[in-house]
Amino acid sequence: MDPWIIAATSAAAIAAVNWYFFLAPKSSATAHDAPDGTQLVTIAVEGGYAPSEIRVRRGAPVRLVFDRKEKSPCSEELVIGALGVRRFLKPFEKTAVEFTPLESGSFDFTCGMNMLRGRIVVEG
Ligand SMILES: [Cu+2]
Repeated sequence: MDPWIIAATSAAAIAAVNWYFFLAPKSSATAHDAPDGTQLVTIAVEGGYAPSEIRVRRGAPVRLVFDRKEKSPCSEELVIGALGVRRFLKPFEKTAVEFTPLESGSFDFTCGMNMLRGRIVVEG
């Protein structure tokens, strides 16, 4: 095979991988408010986080409910570094994490191995 074709194919494969990991649209959701003003979001945990980007408002309490739908060891631990949270998520159960964002900005949450990733965006 022509080496140029091989090079072009490799470049296309690398571009596809980069697109998938860095540019592909991520599922994003805005929290909805409970009657007491808490911003609620349920996040499905199954080979990743869905939605993977959560938008909340600054200054109001947030309750993230992680609904773990698998027992794969990858997702068993949840780490939210900015909040000092490291929590075990029981398989097929819901685990709530509560906090009140006081500053705008964004921070990540990950599995214990730093493989699965999500992001919390604090607006306002
Ligand atoms: Cu993992």
